[in-house]
Amino acid sequence: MDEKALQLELQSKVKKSLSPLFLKYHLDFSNLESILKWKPIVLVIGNYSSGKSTLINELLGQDIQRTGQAPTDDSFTIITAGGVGEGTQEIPGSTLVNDETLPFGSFKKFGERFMSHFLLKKMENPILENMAIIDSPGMLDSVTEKDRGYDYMAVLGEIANLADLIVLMFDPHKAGTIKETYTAIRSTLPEKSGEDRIIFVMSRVDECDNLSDLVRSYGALCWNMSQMTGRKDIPHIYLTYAPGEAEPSDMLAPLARERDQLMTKIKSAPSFRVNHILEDIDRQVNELQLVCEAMSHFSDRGWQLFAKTSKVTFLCSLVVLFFGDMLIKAAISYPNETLIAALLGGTVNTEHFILPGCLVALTVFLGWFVFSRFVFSGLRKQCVARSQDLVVLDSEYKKNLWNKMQGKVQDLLAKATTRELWAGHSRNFSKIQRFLTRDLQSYYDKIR
Ligand SMILES: Nc1nc2c(ncn2[C@@H]2O[C@H](COP(=O)(O)OP(=O)(O)O)[C@@H](O)[C@H]2O)c(=O)[nH]1
Ligand SMILES: [Mg+2]
Repeated sequence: MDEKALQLELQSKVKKSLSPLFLKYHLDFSNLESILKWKPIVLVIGNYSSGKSTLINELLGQDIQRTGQAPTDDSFTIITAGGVGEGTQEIPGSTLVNDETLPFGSFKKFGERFMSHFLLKKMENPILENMAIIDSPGMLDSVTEKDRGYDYMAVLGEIANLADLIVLMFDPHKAGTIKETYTAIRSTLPEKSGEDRIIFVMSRVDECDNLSDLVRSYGALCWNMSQMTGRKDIPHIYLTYAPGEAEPSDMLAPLARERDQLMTKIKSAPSFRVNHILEDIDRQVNELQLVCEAMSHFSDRGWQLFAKTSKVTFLCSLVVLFFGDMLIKAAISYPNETLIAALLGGTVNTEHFILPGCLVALTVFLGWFVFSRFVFSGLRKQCVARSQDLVVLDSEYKKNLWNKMQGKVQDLLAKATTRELWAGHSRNFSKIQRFLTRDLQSYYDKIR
């Protein structure tokens, strides 16, 4: 099955069978919908003048982006092909965030200042038919949100979340020492993207004077990288240069192949798309399932308490039915004949049931009142305080998911009414389980 068709099928499947459940548990579903909406995306990020725009121009074989030594271009620029005959066009950010067919609706929240640094360039190019490349403002050292006028890291995270491939570029002059790069690698990217979606590139290697200079820069980058990721293993770092800028040399010759591999990898981003979508669906549905598991256990406990309260209420009702009128007669000499006396005397008629009936109704009402006012709300409080007891955290994966979802569950519990007990959580749980084990698995099988 071709990937576009698979994406469409997933889109309708997810919409039909999952979106009602996400809504029910008040979980945000828009990000999954955004990812499913549009074409594959490659995001190019990195230090200013690390060669991002030059790389994009070379990849496309056209001078579409401005390049230069200073931090020249400070916009997030989406570059893609338009419809047939649309030619070259520029669309401003304010239009993009209001276009329903694009996945950028949620970017409105970043404000006017961001929108004036956000645009889409349409151009004719075969590589861009089924792909968009996003060029980004270079990362800087001592820059604050105030200087940029919008929350750069938050924007980066949101785009990274949509991107199927992220190209993170360094250059030998600033091999991983830029503060914004540090924050991106340390927290923004791990939170918003998958590790396997990021490729690391050291560009402008032709500017190293000789091999030992290159090795020194590479070593420094590796060292900084391990500081940033907090890990000892170093991911593959593509070493590259722009043939249009670099003088051919013996040092560069062996790197030509690596450069081709990099270009091929970027061009093949569309083939990662379905996998990316499946991974995202997988994670989000697992999150949903965890929330549902917690709510289901909560409702089980609620039912147990409800059953206990009902039992007590039933017994009290029986006592009240036969003996309640006796007490009242002792106090106010009414009724003339109690139900038991009438039963023993064989004179029973419907009138004898009126007072006991009212007393039973009152008891049932009291039972319900005590349950909903005290028992249920006590349970709710207890479950909010010890929400982790509502789920079985038997793997690292589940523990990580729980750290993320615990707040959501506590919110849901705090707002829960007795209606939650009838909400069919365990049926929802099996529905989700079925999606994960049957449907999702079959999609994974299709792309393997
Ligand atoms: N020598 C050399 N210069 C490069 C290379 N890549 C980019 N440049 C130059 O470095 C400067 C910054 O490049 P640019 O693409 O604008 O960087 P960006 O800020 O990351 O987009 C420009 O003057 C480019 O001509 C390269 O591989 N080798
Ligand atoms: Mg640039």
